[in-house]
Amino acid sequence: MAEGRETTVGIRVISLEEVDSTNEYARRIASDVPEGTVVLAKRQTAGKGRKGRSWASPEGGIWMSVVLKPSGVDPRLVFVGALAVTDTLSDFGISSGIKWPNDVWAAGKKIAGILTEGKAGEYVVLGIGLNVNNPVPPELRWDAVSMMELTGTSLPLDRVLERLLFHLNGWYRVFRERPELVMAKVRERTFILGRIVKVVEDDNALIGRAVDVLDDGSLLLDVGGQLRRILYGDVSLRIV
Ligand code: BT5
Repeated sequence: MAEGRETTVGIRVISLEEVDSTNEYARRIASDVPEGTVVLAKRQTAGKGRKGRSWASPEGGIWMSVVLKPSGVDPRLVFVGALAVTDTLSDFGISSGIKWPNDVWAAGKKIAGILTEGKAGEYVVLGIGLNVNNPVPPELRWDAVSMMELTGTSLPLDRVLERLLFHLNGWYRVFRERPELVMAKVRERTFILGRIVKVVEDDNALIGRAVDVLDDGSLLLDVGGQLRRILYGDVSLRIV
């Protein structure tokens, strides 16, 4: 993508030492700030994932949320975050893939998580947690990884952030103009396709082969020869 074009994401950056959750903070101010405002914190005391899960956010990572004001709340915005993260990792020599619906994995572990929350007709907060130089919690050692662990060196956080904002801008622009191009790239970078996965939503579980990510963001699953469409939502997915 060409540098130096219109900036939306990062038009304003609010940098905090500590906050409960950048998503919560962004939601509190969303109605009063311009689209593209970024909330960034060194530490989160109550970083959150989906469904009340917690997100470990000690100093050294990128914990940020961007306030977007698209024409409608679109669940596919999560993929704008995922693509920007994979591009950023690639800028630092790390190859990664998207684990539908909201994770980025590198070297078989989770390196980033994305959480979108919105108020219909008003705003969408796109939250990104990316492990950079921070330690990952010991209990997640087998499931989580940081950029520092993968590169063997501590990385300049400001430079990582700059690349991330650049790619967010680029993908958000593509998303507004040609969302199907975003989905085509997501399909390319989704590493679970062709693999057997278990999808869990509340008390329901389905095991099948991940076949495709459709243009509306849903996952197509082959369950014993029958194709099932799994809507993006609060589903968890495990590779079997
Ligand atoms: C996510 O949820 O993956 C979305 C995480 C979004 C975090 C960002 S940080 C900035 C913004 N402000 C917030 O408060 N949140 C967003 P989910 O798919 O529900 O995954 C949560 C699970 O990931 C947890 O239950 C842990 O197993 C795991 N986890 C927690 N902290 C992690 C970390 N630092 N790195 C990798 N995995 C982690």
